[in-house]
Amino acid sequence: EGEFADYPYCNSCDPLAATFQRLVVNGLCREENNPYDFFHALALSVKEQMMHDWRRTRYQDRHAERKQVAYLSLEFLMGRALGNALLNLDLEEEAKQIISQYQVNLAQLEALEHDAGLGNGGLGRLAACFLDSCACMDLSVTGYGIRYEYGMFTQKIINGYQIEQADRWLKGGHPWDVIAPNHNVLVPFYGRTGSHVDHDGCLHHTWVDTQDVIAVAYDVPVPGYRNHRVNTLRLWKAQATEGFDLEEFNQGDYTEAVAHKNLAEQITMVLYPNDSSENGKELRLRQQYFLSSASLQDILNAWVRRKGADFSEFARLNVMQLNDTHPAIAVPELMRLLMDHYSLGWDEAWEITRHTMAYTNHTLLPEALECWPVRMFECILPRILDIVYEINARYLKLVAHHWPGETDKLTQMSIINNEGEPSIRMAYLAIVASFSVNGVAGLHTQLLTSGLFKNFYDLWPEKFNNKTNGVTPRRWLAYSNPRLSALLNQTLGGQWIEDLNQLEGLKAFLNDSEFLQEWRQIKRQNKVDLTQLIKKECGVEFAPDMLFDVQVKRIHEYKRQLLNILHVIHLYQEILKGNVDNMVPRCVLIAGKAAPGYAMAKLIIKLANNVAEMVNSEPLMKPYLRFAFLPNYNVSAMEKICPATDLSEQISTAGKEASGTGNMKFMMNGALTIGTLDGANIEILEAVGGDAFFLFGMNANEVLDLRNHYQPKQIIAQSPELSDVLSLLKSGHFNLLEPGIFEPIINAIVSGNDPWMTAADFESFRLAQQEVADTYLDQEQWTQLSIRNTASSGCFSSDATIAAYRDEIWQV
Ligand code: 26R
Repeated sequence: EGEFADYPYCNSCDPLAATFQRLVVNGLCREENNPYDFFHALALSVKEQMMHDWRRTRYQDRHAERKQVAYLSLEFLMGRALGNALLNLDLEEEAKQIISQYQVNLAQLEALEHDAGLGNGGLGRLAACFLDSCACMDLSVTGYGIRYEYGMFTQKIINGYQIEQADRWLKGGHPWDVIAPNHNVLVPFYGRTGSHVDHDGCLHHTWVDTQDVIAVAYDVPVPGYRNHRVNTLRLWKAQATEGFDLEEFNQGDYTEAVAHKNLAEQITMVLYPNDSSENGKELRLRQQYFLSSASLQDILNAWVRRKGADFSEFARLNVMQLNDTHPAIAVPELMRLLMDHYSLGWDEAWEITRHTMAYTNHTLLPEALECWPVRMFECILPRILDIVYEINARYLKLVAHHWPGETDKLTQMSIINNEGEPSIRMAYLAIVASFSVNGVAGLHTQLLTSGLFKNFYDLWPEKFNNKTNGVTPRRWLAYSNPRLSALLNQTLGGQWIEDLNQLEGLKAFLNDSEFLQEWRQIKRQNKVDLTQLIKKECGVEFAPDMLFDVQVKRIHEYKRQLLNILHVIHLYQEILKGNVDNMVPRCVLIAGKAAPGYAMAKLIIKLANNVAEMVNSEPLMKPYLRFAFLPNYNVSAMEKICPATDLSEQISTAGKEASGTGNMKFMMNGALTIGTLDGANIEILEAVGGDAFFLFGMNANEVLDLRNHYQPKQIIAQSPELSDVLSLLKSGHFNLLEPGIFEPIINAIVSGNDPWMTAADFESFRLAQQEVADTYLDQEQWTQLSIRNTASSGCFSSDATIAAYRDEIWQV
C-alpha cells in the first residue's frame, strides 16, 4: 500500500468473473458455446485484471529516478500468454471456476491460443525468458520489437519434406495488445543528405526528401510473478503516412500511390526465418532500422517530456541492450537523433552513446555475422552511412595509436570491410560503441575473446564479460510441468519458483524410495501425455515405459541431427541382426524447422522422416525402437515435450553452439543429458556432476586441431558400425522410391572438409548411448540422476542471468 501511495488513480477493477460474464453476455461469444470466443473473453478479462498494475508500473517507473533498461530485439518468441498470465497473477483456480459452467475446460481454451512466434529459436526465446525474469525481479525493463504480421512459418511435412506455410497468428484477433497511438513516431528512409549553416554560424547536417513510415506502438503486458509489476513489450507496426505519395495521388495515379503504401507497410509484414546465414536483403535492413529508430525516438521522447532537452543525465538513467547485432544500427541512429534532432555536438553525443549501449553476441558462426553492403546504406540510410564513416574514422585513430605502425590492424579492425564489395561489419560497430560486450556461456565468451574479437579484447579488455543464459522456471517448470511442480511445492514449499536454487533441497530425498517412486510416476504420466500428442501428430505409437530420447531445436548441420539419425540407423541394424540382449527400448523424437533456403537442413528432415518410416513399419522394431519427427516445433510443443523427456540430446560440434537453452529446460524437468563439451553443456556438466551427464566427443580444441588433417574415410574404415550405417544409407534402403536423394548427405559425412565432423564423433557417441542404456536399466539409479538434474538446475534460471545483467552491466 505505502509503496504505491503516490499513485493518483484508483484501484478498482471488477473481479475476473464479472468481466468475463459481461464479455460473454455482451455478445463476444456470438455463437452458442464457441470455444474460441470463450478463450478470447477469458484473455480479455485477464488483461483487464492487469490494467491497473500496468498503468501504475508505468507511472512509477516514469517518476522514479531509476535507470530504464531497453531490451532491443528483432525477435521475441513469446509463445502463448494465457497460461503464463494466469500462473503469474495467481488466477488459475478462479479461471477454472468461471469456465466450469460451460462445456469446456481451461486446458482446452489455452490450447486455442495461437503461439506468438515472433522469433526463430534460441535468441528470440531468450528475449522472452528475460522479459519474464525482469518483471519478476521488479526491474524496469521495456522490450522493444516488431509486430510481424506473420511470425515464424508453420511447418508441414508432406512426403517427408518440409513445406512452409504463412503463420497467420493474428487471424483470430490478438486479445493481449493495446495500441498506444500517442506514441507513434516517424522513421525516415531513402532521400539524401545535406547541410546548412544556421544564424549562429553552426553547421547542421540534414537528411531530406525522405520517405517516412509511421511506427505504431502495440503494447503487450508482461506480468511479474505475483508482485504487481506489469512491464511492457512494445512492438512496432509499420503504417504508411497519409501524405506518403500525395503528389502521385493528386496526379491521378491512384494505383501507384496505393502500391507505395504497401511498400511502407511491407516492413513489418514477416519475420525472416533464417537463423544462421545472412543474405543481405534490403527489407531486412529496413526492419532493423525501423525497430532501432522507432525505439530510440520513443526513449528520447519520454526523456524530453520529463527532463527537456538536457541530456547530461541521460546515460546515467538509460541503457540499451542489443540482442545480437540485429539492432546494432541503433548506434549511429542514437548519434543522429542526438545531433540532428537535439543539436548536440559529436563528442557529447558520442559520450552518451558509448555509455548507454551494451551488446550481446549469440553466435560464432562466421556466416551468421552481419555485414551490410555500403551501397545499400547509401541508398536507404544515407545520413546513417555518414555517421558510421565518422565513427570509424575516429575509432581507427585510436587503433593506430594503440598499435603504431601496424597497418594490418587497421584493415582487420575497420568497421568498413573493403575487401570485395565494401560492407559494414555490424559486430565491430556494436563493440566500438558499447561499454559492455557479452557472450552467452563461459566457453562462448572465451572463444570470442581469444578468437573472433581478440583484437578488440586486447584493446578494451574491460568491455568483455560473460553472462551464461538461463530460462524462466515459471513457464518451463511451474507452468509446463504441473505434476512435478505440485510435488516440488509439497516437498519444498512454493519458494523455488522465485528462488530456483532451493531445488537443491531435493537432494535430501535421493534415498527416499517413496519419493523416487513418485518422481518416476510423474515422469511416466508426462510421457503418457506426450505419447498421445505423437500419436495424433505423427501417427507413431510411443510407449511410456521406453526411454524417451529427444532432440528438438532448429535444424542445422552444426547441431548434428545427422549424428542422431545415424545412431538410429545403427540401432535399426542391431535389431535386424538380432543383437537385442540388454537393449533398452527407445523412442527417439526429433523436431525442428529448417530455414527455407537451407537445402541441407531440409534434406536432413527428409532423411529423418524416411528413416522413421522404415523403423516404424518394421514389426521387429516395435519392442525396441520407434522414431518420430514431430512437425511444427514451437514454444507450445516444447511445453509438452520437456516434461516427458528422459534423455536430452545436446550434440553440437564443440565450439559451435554459443550456449543452448533447450538443454536447460530439459535439465530442469529431470532429463539427463547426452552432450558434447559445448556452450552451456559445460556448465550443466559442472553443476550436476560427471556421473549424471553422458559426455562424448571432441572438445573445441580437438575440433580445431583435427580441422587441418581430417580424414573421415579412415575413421569410417575403423568403425564397423559406422561403415554399416553408411553402407545401408548408400544402398538406397531408406529412399527406394527416390534414388540418390541422400547423396549430398553421404558426401558431406565422407568429405574431408565436413566442418561439423560428424564421422569423427560417431564412435564416441555410440558408446555414450550404450552407457545411457545401461544406466536406464537401473531405474532407481536413473531416477536419482534425474532428481539430481532438477536439483542442480537452479543456476540456469534466467533470474540468475538477469541478476548478473542487472548488477554487472545495467547497474540498476
Ligand atoms: C543474421 C541472421 C540471419 C541471423 C543470424 C542468427 C538471425 C538469427 C540468428 C540466431 C542466432 C544468433 C541464435 O539464435 N543464436 C542462439 O542464441 C541462443 C541464445 O543466446 C543460444 O542459446 C544458442 O546457442 C544460439 O545458437
